[in-house]
Amino acid sequence: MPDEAQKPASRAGTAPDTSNVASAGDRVPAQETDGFQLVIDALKLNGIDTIFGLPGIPITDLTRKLQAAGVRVISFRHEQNAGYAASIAGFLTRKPGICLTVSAPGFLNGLTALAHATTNCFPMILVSGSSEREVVDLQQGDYEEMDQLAIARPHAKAAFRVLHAEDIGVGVARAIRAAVSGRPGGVYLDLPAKLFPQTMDAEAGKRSLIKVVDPAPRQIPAPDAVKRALDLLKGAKRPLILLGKGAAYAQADADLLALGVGTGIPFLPMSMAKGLLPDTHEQCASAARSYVLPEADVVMLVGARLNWLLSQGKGKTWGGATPKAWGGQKFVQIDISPQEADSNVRIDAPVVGDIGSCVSAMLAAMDANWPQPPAEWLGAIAERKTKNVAKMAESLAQNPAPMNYHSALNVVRDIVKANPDAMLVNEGANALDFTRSIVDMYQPRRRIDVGTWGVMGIGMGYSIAAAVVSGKQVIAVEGDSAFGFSGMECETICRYGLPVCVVILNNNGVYRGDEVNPTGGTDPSPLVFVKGARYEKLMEAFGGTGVLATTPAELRNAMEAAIRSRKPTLINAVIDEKAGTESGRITSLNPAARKKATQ
Ligand code: ADP
Ligand code: TPW
Repeated sequence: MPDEAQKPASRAGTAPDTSNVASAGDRVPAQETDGFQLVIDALKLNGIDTIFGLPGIPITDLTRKLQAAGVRVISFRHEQNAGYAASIAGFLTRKPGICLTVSAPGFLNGLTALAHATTNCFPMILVSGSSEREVVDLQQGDYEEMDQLAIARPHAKAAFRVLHAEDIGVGVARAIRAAVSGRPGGVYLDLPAKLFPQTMDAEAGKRSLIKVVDPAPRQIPAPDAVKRALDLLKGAKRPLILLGKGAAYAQADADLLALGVGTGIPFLPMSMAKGLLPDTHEQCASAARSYVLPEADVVMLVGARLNWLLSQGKGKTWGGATPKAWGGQKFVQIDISPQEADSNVRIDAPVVGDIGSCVSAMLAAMDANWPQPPAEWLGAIAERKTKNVAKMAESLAQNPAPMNYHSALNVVRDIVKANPDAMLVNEGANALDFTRSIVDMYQPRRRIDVGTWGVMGIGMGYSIAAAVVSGKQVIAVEGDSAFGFSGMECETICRYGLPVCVVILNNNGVYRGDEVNPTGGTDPSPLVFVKGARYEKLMEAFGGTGVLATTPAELRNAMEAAIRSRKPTLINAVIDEKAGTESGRITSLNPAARKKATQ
């Protein structure tokens, strides 16, 4: 502990005079350090090299000083986009993505992304400046007054506040551990304005920092759990492996491939697990999804939850007789969270541990003559696949005018095939569903999308983060509605010169663009936008390339040029406004007025 003389004034009960706050130009005496510097040192000590944020009181100087200290600061136009960027940076790098915001409204703008990170199991830390505790807690009307810690807590895996400079090291260490250990998630770190100008002895400050040792410790599964899972799989007549984005996050790619190929079991990737094993692999059952889910007798979930995206593991999707009925499958579930099993249906063989350790333990315990799945099962899947692939090829070969989802996405499919290393960002309803099923992925963690919530607005934040942390070309396939949630970040893309090619599948509205006001009034339908909107001009406005594409050939040329040049590009791909169905493939989730007969 520092001695009394080194403690900041605020702990002794006297508030520091913030008129003397060290601003960018001021110097803290060499033998002293301050809150600004300790936050920066603590982050750097733990390998944080990039932050996403938006400056303002009380963190403006922090953004300047971070940049001066060699941390890359990506400054956004809206905190929500910075937050989504941080969340996906966490997913891609396994280091917590950091989002830095101002107090109350900036914090709230970032909070959606924090909740999104927690929901999706992405490691992220939302760092927000906050106002004076004494004033906030007495509700005396401070500038941007809000009890941010209390508001963040239910949306985060953990939430911390640091009041004293000497506690910054512990606060940052705890935030990092909470974000990346076990099931990853969003963490809130509250840094009150008064923290930053607090000074302390530089040596003592240095000693107070913590370099987190082993922030995400391996979690080795119990041998009997591994054996139980293997016994169940071995006895299966119609086994299936279901890969989720937890498996992508785990970065255990080689072992997963060995397990898949070694067992010969067909696999089905959830959308962000596409590419872990190539979609074109002969064991990939995506093109026979509606056949394999109800027919499989043993399903091994690897980093995937039986939530709404998998119909909670029951009902018609799984061959159940009624919407809530269990289909009779037995489940193995590999997950780092010991509480995940049995959340919807019985899990017969839970394997709790990190996916890397679980998969390698399974490989080690499998004997050399592991039986391949029955030929009858593999043959039945292959037959469905061949039929469905042929049907899809027929749709893709059509060339209607105006374009539809298929003819436009056929181009994207070819471009991704030619550039398998590119990152694909995807949001929308139909734009999401069709892209997921049409565009094959070939490498792990190349597809990032709306995730567990099916949220609109991740598009440009994800694109920016993907380009920044990977350096790879980004292709963002966006519904025109989806794009609108984060479109202003085109300026950010241009400002940082990022290799992002945005393709808007523009059908003039939410889901489609042909609805009319039923009253005949002059207001448009709530579901449509300005017809013939020229989105490409938005990118041009900031110095990027804008292209209007009305044919597949124009779209192909524009995408190829974007990838060649690596210049920020927005392609406004005009598709039929009658293309698209309400909510894409989840129309059934819309509450509908009850029909008379059922009342
Ligand atoms: P999807 O939407 O692709 O089905 P989910 O987000 O529902 O995937 O599930 C991801 C699961 O992966 C979560 O239950 C989470 O606990 C788990 N998970 C995340 N990281 C790891 C890891 N390193 N090892 C094991 N499980 C993990
Ligand atoms: C934060 C509801 C789901 S999909 C969608 C909305 C508004 C847009 C669909 O139109 P788009 O795509 O993007 O043009 P397409 O191809 O179908 O025409 N607010 C949030 N999240 C969600 N999911 C919604 C609203 C929604």
